[in-house]
Amino acid sequence: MSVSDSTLNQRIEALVADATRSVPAVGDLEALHALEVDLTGRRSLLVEAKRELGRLDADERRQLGQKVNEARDAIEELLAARRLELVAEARSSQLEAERLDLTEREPGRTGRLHLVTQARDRLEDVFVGMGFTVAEGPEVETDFYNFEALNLPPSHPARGMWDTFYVDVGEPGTVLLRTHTSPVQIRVMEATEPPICSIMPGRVYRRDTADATHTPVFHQIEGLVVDEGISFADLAGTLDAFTRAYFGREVRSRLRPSYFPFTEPSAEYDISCVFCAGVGCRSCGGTGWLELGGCGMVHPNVFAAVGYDPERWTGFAFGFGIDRMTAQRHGVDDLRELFTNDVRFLEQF
Ligand code: FA5
Repeated sequence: MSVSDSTLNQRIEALVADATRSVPAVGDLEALHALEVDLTGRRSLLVEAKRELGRLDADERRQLGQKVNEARDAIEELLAARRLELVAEARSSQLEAERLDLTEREPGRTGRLHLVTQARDRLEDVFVGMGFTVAEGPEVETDFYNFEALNLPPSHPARGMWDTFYVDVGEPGTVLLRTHTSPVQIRVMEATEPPICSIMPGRVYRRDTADATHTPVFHQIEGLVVDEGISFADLAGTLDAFTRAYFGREVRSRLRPSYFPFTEPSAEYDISCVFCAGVGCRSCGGTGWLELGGCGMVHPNVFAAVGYDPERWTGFAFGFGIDRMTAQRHGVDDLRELFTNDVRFLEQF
């Protein structure tokens, strides 16, 4: 084929003009690739023109060679710019298609409260119905509130009951992630005079290895009642009424002697196993009972730490694991299920 220098020049100019119109108009990456093959591929005018260069004298070859290179650069720039736009468009339409609106709650559609949050709300409702008010405290605490004011002075052996995450702030060992909700008792008593009848729900942290009944981050609900003449019988009656209201009439509760430095006497609060109705199964270790938390009469040293007169005031306190209560109430036999965020699991509740 014989192509004259000037015709080739015109055709290359026409090609660039055509590419300037057609490349930005391409609608998707596949079509862009096809156009790229037409414009710069083995059968393209640019390659054809390169082949012609050998037939030209040195001067003409230099001029046409420059023209071909400029045309190639211009076309490749157009292709690259459009490719970037199309990739960005594809990405944003993919994001749009996969978007989850985490703020919207429409009955029957995506978006609902997490099971543990539902449980916390319900626990609050039950206790508020029994006359309690709701208080909260910080998750990052000082050693004073988490331990010392709770009758756990430095080096007290019972500190080992709580494997603690310390925060690298201030003097080493003085700031920590609260290991229980009990420090909120101290904050409430510091801020109020008796009578007190409060619950304090919230998140707590322990260096516990995750297993079926433990997670390193979990939730507790603390209770505190302080007045003149409060007795252990009030504690037992309150927990019994709570058990019926929260778990239903068929579930029984019991108190077992135990030890906590901030209560004296202290007890463990158990409920009859919801999986086997108290007969004994794998979930309750064959005992028929499940331990949900600790409780007891507020220790006089705790009252002294907040400036209450232990001769005048008496009170009881309790602290239950919300996650374990949730699991019991809904028959979930592994706490980790609550936090792996498998939507298929969470959607059931
Ligand atoms: C306490 O934390 C005391 N502060 C409770 C208390 C308050 C006693 C007031 C007396 C007066 P304990 O360490 O046993 O006690 O924890 C209470 C409950 O939290 C446990 O019974 C359990 O239900 C739950 N719990 C403890 N560790 C974990 C964990 N790693 N994962 C999930 N739940 C846990």
